[in-house]
Amino acid sequence: MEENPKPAIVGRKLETCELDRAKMSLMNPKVIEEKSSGRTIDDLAVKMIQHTMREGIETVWDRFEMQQPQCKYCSDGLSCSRCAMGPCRIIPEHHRERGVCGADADLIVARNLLDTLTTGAAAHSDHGRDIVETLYKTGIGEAQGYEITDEVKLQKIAAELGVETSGRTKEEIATDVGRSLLYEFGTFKNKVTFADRAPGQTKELWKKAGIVPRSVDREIVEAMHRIHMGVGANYANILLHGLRTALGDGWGGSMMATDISDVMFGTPEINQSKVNLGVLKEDHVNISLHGHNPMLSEMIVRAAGDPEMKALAEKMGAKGINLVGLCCTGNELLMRKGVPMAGNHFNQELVIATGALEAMVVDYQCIFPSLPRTASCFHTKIISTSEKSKIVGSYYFDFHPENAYDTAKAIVRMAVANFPNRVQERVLIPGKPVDLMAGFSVEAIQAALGGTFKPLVDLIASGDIRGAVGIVGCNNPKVKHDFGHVTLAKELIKNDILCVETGCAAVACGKAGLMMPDAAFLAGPGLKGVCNKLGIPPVLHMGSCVDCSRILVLLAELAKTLDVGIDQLPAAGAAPEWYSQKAVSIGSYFVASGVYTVLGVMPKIAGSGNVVELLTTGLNGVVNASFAVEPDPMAAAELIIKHIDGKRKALGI
Ligand code: SF4
Ligand code: MSK
Repeated sequence: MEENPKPAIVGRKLETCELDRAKMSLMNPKVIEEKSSGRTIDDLAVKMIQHTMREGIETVWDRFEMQQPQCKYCSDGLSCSRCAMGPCRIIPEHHRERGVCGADADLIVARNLLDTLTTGAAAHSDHGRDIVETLYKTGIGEAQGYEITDEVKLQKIAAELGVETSGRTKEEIATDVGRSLLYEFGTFKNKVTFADRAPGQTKELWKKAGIVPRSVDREIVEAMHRIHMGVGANYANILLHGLRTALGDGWGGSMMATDISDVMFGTPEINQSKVNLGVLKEDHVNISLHGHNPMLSEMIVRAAGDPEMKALAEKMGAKGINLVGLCCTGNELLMRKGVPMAGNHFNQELVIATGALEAMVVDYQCIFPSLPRTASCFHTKIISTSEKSKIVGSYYFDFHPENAYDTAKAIVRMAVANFPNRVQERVLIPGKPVDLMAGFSVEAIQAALGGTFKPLVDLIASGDIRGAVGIVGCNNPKVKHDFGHVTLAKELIKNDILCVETGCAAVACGKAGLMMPDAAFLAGPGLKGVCNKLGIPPVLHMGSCVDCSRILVLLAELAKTLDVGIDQLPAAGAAPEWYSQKAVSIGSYFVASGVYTVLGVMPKIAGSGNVVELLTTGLNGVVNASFAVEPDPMAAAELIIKHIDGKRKALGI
């Protein structure tokens, strides 16, 4: 094994700023001010957007503008390029009511949607597989630097899987748990084991609808089969399989990613940290960790603490090494290690534009392919690390569990060595970070409640907590950055509704100050009392995108305590600013699990009235839950409150 892995440049090296800086830097100051404040509610991001405009550095918002007007047929889901007889578009006014193969609008829209959903389910589940494989390799002694951190959770999972534990070492148990979970991806026992965590009533609904997830890979492969030309021709049947595929993600791939990450890196406990672009430090080597999978970033945290690296940083003239998170890799580190968080999806280019970032280390998912172009205007190095996610212009380290620690050290070394290249006059750290609390795993919530979920159920029954809502998902330039998340959360807590959040939604609310106990002053009287008594914020950070599975487990526990199905709970889901295929899968497994879910961005389905009707109404007859689409977060809050009150009434509370 190579002691000091060396990076290779992917594609060509970007040495000089690649952007047409002259084009934008000519913008007049008034336009800059108006545009920047119209793009985000994150104050520090406003300053950085203005900076990028003055410097002529292109961002996601500029590219969104350049893409206007976006194709109406694609937006409505009415274009298809699935096969070589196409591409086809449905344009009834031009008598184009079917594609060349004969597919109508309903079928084309449904197939496109299943395609999107399946991509998301595959991304989450492949991430899960990577984590499980690392556990297995840790068990058999082939992974470098990893260990079993939460033995209690390992034992619990072993019991669920029927893995023998008595008289065995944790490594032996990990090996068998890892092997058993790897089988879950292609198992032919016709049920994903963790789906048994759902309450009996919910499982009964799945059985009746024929959507019990059989295995993770099987549902994904079958989905791709069904959307091949000449296979699925019934839009409803296609969408039903979408629910099953999504359940295989939520209760399978994502749940494995969450639980096995907990086993290896520790189950999150309530902690306090800092968030926003102000977490960068002028006198430190700054390294941001971006993407989703904690396998490498956990090692980077260890490597950055290595005395050799600290000494090197000092030698280079820095006071130390400052690690900051971005997106869900950041959420994973924040939840378990309290690593400060630089921001969410739309902060990724702005972090680079501070001029204070020595390296951005990425794994996979939600990473703009153009980051090396942005970085080429500064000294920042983009370091890619996944064979699945090579990025042109990045420095690529071939990272594997077998060389994890050596690779992490080599990456940190490269970042530290880059510190002298920073141009101090170009550094702009736009303000101070704000405090946030994180680490609200299901286990941490249970512990805070005294060991059972009964007190939470009692608070719901008494009305102190009117209900609970999972706010999840991304940023999307179709919505003012963070506005959807923060406005919805504020309105819900004002109405005594507890918010639990993951992903970029959580980061948005953290930046807005809603994740500290003193934010309880914004809550209604019941929720405020609960927060003050328990010393918790009204908006709880439950983790990364795959950690939406924690929300499923929490709902399952509440439902079991009440002896009802998840669909009967006064609960809902929301994705006010979603963009990614993974969010489609998350929304679908929420709904399939019985959770009414409100989307802030219209999926590409408007071209089929039948598909819209099925997803927003018809699914109630299948899984007792449905989607709604409401771009205005205040109106979305109204829908959710009405739904929660209806569920409370039905439960007689
Ligand atoms: Fe056109 Fe049908 Fe081929 Fe799609 S599958 S591109 S609608 S012919
Ligand atoms: S990172 S999937 S933008 S939440 Fe999970 Fe954020 Fe959405 Fe990526």
